[in-house]
Amino acid sequence: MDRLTAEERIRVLREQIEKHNRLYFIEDRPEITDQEYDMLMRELQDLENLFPDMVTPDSPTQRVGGEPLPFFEKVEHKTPMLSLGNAFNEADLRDFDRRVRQIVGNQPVRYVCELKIDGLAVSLHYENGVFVKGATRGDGQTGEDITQNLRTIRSIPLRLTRPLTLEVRGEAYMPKRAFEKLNKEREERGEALFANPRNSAAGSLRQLDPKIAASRSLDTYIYGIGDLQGETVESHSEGLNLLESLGFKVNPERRVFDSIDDVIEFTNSWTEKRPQLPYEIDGIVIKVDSYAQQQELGFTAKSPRWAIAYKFPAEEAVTILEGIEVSVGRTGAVTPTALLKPVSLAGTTVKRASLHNEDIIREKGLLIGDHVVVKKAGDIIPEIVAVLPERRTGSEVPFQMPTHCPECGSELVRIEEEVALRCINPMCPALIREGIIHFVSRQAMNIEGLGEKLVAQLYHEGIIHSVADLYYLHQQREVLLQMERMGEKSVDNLLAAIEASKENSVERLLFGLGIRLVGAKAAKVLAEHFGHLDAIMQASEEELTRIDEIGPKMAASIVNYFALPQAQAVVERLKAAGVNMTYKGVRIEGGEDLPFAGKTIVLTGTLASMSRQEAEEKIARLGGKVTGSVSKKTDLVIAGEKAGSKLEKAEKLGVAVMDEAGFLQMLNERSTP
Ligand code: 3BA
Repeated sequence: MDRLTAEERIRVLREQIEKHNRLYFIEDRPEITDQEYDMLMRELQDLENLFPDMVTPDSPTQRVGGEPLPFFEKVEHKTPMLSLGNAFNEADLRDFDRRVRQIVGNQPVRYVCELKIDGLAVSLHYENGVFVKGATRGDGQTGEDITQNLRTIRSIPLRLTRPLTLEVRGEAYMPKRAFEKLNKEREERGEALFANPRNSAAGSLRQLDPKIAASRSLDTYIYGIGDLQGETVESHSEGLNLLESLGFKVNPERRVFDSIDDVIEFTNSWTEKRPQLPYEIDGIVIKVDSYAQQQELGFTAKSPRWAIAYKFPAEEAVTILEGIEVSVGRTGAVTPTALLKPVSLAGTTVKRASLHNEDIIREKGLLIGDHVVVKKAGDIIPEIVAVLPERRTGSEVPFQMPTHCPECGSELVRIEEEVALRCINPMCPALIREGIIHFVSRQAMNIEGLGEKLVAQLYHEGIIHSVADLYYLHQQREVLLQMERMGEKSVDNLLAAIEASKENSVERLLFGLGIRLVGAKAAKVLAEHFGHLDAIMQASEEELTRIDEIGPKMAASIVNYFALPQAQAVVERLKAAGVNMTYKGVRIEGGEDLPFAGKTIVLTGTLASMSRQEAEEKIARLGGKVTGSVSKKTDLVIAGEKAGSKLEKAEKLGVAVMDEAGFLQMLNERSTP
């Protein structure tokens, strides 16, 4: 095909794809099948491969492209992204209305009501109709440039229906179903769960690798214009219609009212209907419609006087308590958990609720079979807030706390002053299994791909008996391959993750051992102070209590633990397997805000301006951790001259790479000591 024909065909294809994209992702009324859409995309891709110079950033082939970034650039918002004042009840809304009317005098006021999407506020920039930049709200003044991630969201048009230059604002969010699916997958892989769709949307957009955002089914609703050139709009409702006509996804549930009574009725009706929506909302935003009136009303220090967010009360649901499960934790504490008839609540399906301990069951007079009210308190596991005795039928039965351990049968004891019953059999399989689960968990050895279920299975089938056995699992490759859902690849990944954990700084190991009273923070203090596990094992109670953060009870617990022959044997086997026993970190005060905070970084090649030792120190001062080999867990590779296989591997895994110049620039910006 000659250039001219190709150019024309490419133009037509892009237009068609953009149109079908809009029909599918925005208007929800596709006109062609997925196969037909794929064919258009394939034809465009083929032509762009033939004529690479014709590829433009607004081409539909360019949604997921680009390499992972080393960090996000800052973006200054030209007009600040303000926050919203809150209203929690009818009286607050009437006060708002009164304030508005007082300022605008005797004119009629119309209000636009919009659903308040529970996501992440973003700003999108278009130049001559082409999407050029997108940013997070940040603190309202400066956000972060997340263009690469936003491009992957299919409801964000890469090209508008008209060549306007403007900035728009809206919410990026994750639909409830996508959120549930994501958490289910994360659970299976033993990864930390997101507490709600909002966090998962924010987490996805804060990834440096755009492939992650692309895999997360994010969506948008656009609700505001930050800046518009060459066109005038008189009111917010008109603005929303304009946005819609330009190809943005605007929430259809918006309404204009001319009295606060109607606004209140609207908020009440959505309090009821909210669980039925496929996405999470946390309230209703009410805005004065007329731009002239908005201007008259102006702003307080941080929010517009012409808008307010009505916040729904925390979502509650009624369900049935079907049973109470009693489980034994790694400390032997026996805890009851409510098993509920699955009910959908604030974006997730709730099946369990925490009961903390037996007293709560008695206090609330809970019977199995009761109707109960459940509420989410910001956590993944919700709580039972009330029982509905009026809904009893007579078939409910009281719950009896067991007197013997459900796993090993030994008698449970109540330790003085404690509410919880405990199993005190050190050989109880529950204690050992939960101890291993703790050992591999994120704050401890952080072995990716080794979730609770897999540990339980390995332990149950007698493949491992203690944490030390994990480091000998490579000798049992064949056995692992026989397990359900364990293919070559997952076995290799698992063994690699275990291998990599050998390099952890020793505080992870110390915390992972699960010594009573030794939390992650104390483990860090001890590791930093003593430098080596041997020194901690040999320390006396007196030496331990001399450290500021270590009290006498913890010191006694540590000494008692390491006096146990089983504990010594486990440490010996870990050592023999090559598990690191030394402290590797550098302590930084208030390290959470540092640019490399929590990042795992690999140094490769030679740097011209400093030694490896110096570079490691500087990285540590920026909050990062230097490791030896590149894996999926690596956040960044800093590559100097003659970087070899590690750089190659980083490129293959899609890990971000920074050169020496980039690293030096970062150091300069931070002017580290
Ligand atoms: N409308 C959030 N702020 C919103 C423009 C104002 C505003 C919101 C809104 C300030 C939603 C605060 C962050 C921000 C753009 C500042 C909405 C929603 N309107 N429908 C009045 O659905 N979550 N959030 N965003 N500027």
